[in-house]
Amino acid sequence: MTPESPIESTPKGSGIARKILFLIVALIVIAALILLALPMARDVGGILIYSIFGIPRQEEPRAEITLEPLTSRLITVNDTFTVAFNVKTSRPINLIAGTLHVPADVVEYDSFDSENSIINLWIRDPSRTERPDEVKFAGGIQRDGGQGGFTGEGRVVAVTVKPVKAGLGYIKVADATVLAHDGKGTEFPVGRPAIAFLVRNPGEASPDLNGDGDVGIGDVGILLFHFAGNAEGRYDLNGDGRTDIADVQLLWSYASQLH
Ligand SMILES: [Ca+2]
Ligand SMILES: [Ca+2]
Repeated sequence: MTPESPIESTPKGSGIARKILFLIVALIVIAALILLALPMARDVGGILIYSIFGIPRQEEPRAEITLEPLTSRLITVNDTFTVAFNVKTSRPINLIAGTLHVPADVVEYDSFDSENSIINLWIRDPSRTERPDEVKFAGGIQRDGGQGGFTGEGRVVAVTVKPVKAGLGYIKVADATVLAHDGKGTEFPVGRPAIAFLVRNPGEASPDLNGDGDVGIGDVGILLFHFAGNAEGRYDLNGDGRTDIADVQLLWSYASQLH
């Protein structure tokens, strides 16, 4: 009994396979080059070329503006609410200007904190404009004896407001400008974020039933659990002396508007 011969691929077969593989790669490269030539498809072509040849893509320079609540967004009338205007950038920047919109019917201004800021050359200190719902500021950043800008994440300004009546309020970035420290004044495209907060009258039950500092779907679930026949003040959110569907709808409305 002779042992079985192992199956061997023929040199001819492997040669054809190599040719087919080469042809496929060549077609992909040609397709990617064609896509690169078309403005609408340049990104797709670039990804193909970078992937085929293993070239790491250069990250697009970008800056991002965020609004950060420094205190609870669930507040009572006459308590204060502080929100910080932050910037995060992967390339050096040297100028930030912004306009914040604040609901003048719900809050009045308490203070502006420009001390703990990445800005070290205030061109316009944060202050109200002639409009009661508007705060404007502008500042420059000089580091390393004027040679460097700011890279990373930091606070630009913090605004503290004092609620004067119950309701839902929004603090929004109405306008913002961030310039690169590149000697050309290149402007980064940035978004216009907004943040919501809820003001209630003193003595009214808090809608934050699970005590996590926010109003969400979990609070609605807790209210439904305590729904039937429960007149406990904690679950009577609209203060009419009973816990019913009106309280659930009110809580749902808070949760959906805050998120
Ligand atoms: Ca909650
Ligand atoms: Ca009620």
